[in-house]
Amino acid sequence: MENVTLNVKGMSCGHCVKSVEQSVGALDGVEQVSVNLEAGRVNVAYNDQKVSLAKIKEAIDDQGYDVL
Ligand SMILES: [Cu+2]
Repeated sequence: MENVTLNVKGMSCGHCVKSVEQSVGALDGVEQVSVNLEAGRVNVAYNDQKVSLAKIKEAIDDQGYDVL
């Protein structure tokens, strides 16, 4: 199990938190995702046999947020 904390720009409210959590959480292999809105951080626990970090970043990017 891998654990990564990403800095994500552009999240500003509860809706943003939900879109990120839902899109990343929907990926096969993601075990847990939690967003710290104030810090602009997204913590993801995932199985790197099933999903790549690039896929996770892409899912966040697709929601309209920038992964730094
Ligand atoms: Cu928002």
